[in-house]
Amino acid sequence: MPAELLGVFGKGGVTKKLPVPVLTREELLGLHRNMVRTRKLDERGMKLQRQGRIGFYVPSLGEEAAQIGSAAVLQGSDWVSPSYRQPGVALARGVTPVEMFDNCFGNSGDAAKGRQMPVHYTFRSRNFISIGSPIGTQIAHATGVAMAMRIRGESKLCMTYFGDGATSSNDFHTGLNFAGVFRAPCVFVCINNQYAISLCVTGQTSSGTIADKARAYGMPGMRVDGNDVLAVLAATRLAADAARSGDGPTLLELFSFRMGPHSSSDDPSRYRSKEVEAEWAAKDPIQRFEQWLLAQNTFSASELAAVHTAAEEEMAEAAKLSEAKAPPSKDTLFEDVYAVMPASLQRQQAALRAEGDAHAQDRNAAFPL
Ligand SMILES: Cc1ncc(C[n+]2csc(CCOP(=O)(O)OP(=O)(O)O)c2C)c(N)n1
Repeated sequence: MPAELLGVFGKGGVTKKLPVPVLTREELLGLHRNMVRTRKLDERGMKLQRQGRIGFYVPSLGEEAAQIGSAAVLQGSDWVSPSYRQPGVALARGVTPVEMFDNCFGNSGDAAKGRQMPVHYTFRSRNFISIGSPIGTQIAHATGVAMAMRIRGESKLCMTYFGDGATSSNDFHTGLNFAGVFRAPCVFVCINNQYAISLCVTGQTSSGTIADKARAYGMPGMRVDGNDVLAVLAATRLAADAARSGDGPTLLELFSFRMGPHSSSDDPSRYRSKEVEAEWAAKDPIQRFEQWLLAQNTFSASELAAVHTAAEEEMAEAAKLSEAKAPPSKDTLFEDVYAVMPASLQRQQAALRAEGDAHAQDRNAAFPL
């Protein structure tokens, strides 16, 4: 029997209504602001890629409610084990757009010193674990982090994010099975955007829903309208409370839609119709939240519009600041592996230094993606 679809707004096929979470006006505006910032960050990232100024980008268009609603229940000492499609969670953790664009440009401000792919962030000071490309690996990492919290008796949790495609990975089974057996304080957030690149979720699994899979691991599963930020927040709060109080893990399926391409290298018109895209454009999570906010009569349209303008300016300014930064110094090639560098590498470092800036012209060569 497929799990019910939980929602607050009560549209989009919701079969069970959740109570409206109690939030202050500032908290509601904070959710809206971070959703809009996520959208504007992604739009700017895609523009930078299309203009050839960065090599690659992964947008999360349409998944803003799933990211911001879930991240809103996190506390500073919690940990996040993300996939590549949660820039909004990083923003909600206090990461700045400049830090994110620094990674996309691979410049001297990049925490990974230009060694990672664009959008493969790492923000240690915000407990945001390095993003890896292999699908699903972050799920087992999250269970490990949560187990450490449990063994230390901490009232914290680890929240991990992954897509519907990742539920076919070995790490999904390993991570959920282990967490289920040992009651690890982990919240497993599957953002079911219905596609693993070109493969539709109906071809990914024979389960009725992703949330159904929770039963096999002995944990609760909830299927939530992922384009309803208040429903996401309410459901994630239940899962987080359970994790913090020793009741173990939960699997959340946030049912949504990837409104943009898989990445800047993808063309979704090859595998899905304009009709499906139009159907989901009408369920845009930012518009739905704005309609609800306006209906409360305490938020004005001009107030909400100002958030869009401010976020647009914030992202344009951030991109400009990051683009102006120098690349990482050549010496960084030799850092972070050896405590004492072997003589062979010392010789290579000296030779590279002696070359000076002889290859500066190669810096703007086309990115091979
Ligand atoms: C182990 C592994 N297999 C294949 C890939 C290629 N790949 C990159 S993204 C992706 C789709 C993942 O889909 P999903 O888990 O639904 O997440 P989404 O991209 O939709 O957020 C695939 C197959 C990979 N990165 N790692």
